[in-house]
Amino acid sequence: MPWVAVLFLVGCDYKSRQSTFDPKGPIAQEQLDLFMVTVWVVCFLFVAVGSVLLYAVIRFREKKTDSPNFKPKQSHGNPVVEMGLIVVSILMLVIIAIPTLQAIWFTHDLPEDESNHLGQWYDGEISEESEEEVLTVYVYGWQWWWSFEYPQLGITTANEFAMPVGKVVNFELRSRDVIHSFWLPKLAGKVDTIPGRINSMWMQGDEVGHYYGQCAEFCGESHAYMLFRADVLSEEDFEAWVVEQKAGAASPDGGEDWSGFKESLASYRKDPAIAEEWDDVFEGAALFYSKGKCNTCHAVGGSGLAMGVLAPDLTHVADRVSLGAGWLDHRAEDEGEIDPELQLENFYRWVRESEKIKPGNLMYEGTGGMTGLKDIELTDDEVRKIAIYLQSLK
Ligand code: HEC
Ligand SMILES: [Cu+2]
Repeated sequence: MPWVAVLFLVGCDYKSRQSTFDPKGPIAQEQLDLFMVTVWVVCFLFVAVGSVLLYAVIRFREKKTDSPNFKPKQSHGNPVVEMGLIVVSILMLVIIAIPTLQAIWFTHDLPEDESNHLGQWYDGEISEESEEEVLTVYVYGWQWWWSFEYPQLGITTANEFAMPVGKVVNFELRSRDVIHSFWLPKLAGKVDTIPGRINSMWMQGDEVGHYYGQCAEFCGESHAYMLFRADVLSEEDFEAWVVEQKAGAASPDGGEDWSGFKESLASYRKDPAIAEEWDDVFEGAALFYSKGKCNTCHAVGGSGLAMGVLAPDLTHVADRVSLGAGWLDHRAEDEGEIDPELQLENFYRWVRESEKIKPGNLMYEGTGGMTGLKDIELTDDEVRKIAIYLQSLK
């Protein structure tokens, strides 16, 4: 019963998180338009070929009155039909090719419009050179997470990044290991990150919002869990975000002597409620920088002790709404704020059993010669304290 297949379409939701039918930027719109051109051409083909077939089947079917030896008139070739088919086929390819080429150029060429230059809208401090450039983000694909660097603004983050609404942003895409593909369906897609090569694309978000993306090229065991998020923010919110990102986080600033650490934690702290668990934060931090070996792979801005480069930057990990490359969400619902209890539980689970959450992940297995958590023994209570410290990284 082929019509049953139609039921599968019921599962399609035009407005879902990663729907390409709900574009929120010019690139995604261009790609959707191009897709629709092809859909219409193919619909025309379907109807044209289908009706000729149907006509032939009905018109020339065997009739009761036909004698058993009846043979239809034999013919060979028909120049009008043959030429017609060739011309119509070429015409349809041209109809598809013209908008395709236009779309390729459109998505490839960074718009020249000066109003997108950083100097025109960004109030923070940047070099003179950058004033004449559009905002640039370096994207790095790793097994199985993403890092985002803003060279002009001097900030680095992981798995979640921000961009200003209505402004062109230039992306340079690189890989740190295998081929990945960067895909943010409602804004643009997809461009591969390839080892030893820099690919580029531009993007613009036309509506403030939280957008969901993911790796779209099979890249190993946890490929399906290699997600990321983009926040399209108003200009003011974006600038505030940059200021926050530039600030260091709570962390000891190196050396054997940990005195003064509590004070430095306090001066960075935005959420005084955590102060009730003061000792736990402190002990969690101590474990992070010693027994847990977390700092061998991770960086925490403002700390000379944590400058690892093999793993997501944790400077503001507690400000991000998700964990494990967008996989564990700290919000009770899709919209809204971080739920602190859920966040703490997620941090705990991630450190305790990341291998169950993301099979084969390199934090558990170890990477770049660094010991992974499968060989680092931590008690449940130690993990709890580390989770509390992670939650203080804002
Ligand atoms: C061997 C290197 C390594 C060590 C040691 C390590 N990590 Fe990780 N960590 C990673 C990698 C790699 C990822 C990315 C995993 C993924 O999403 O696939 C990660 C991810 C994370 C994340 C999620 C970040 C995000 O934005 O999604 C947190 C939080 C984290 N680690 C905390 C810790 C803590 C706490 C410790 C110490 C107990 C630790 N890590 C030790 C390599 C390491
Ligand atoms: Cu990937």
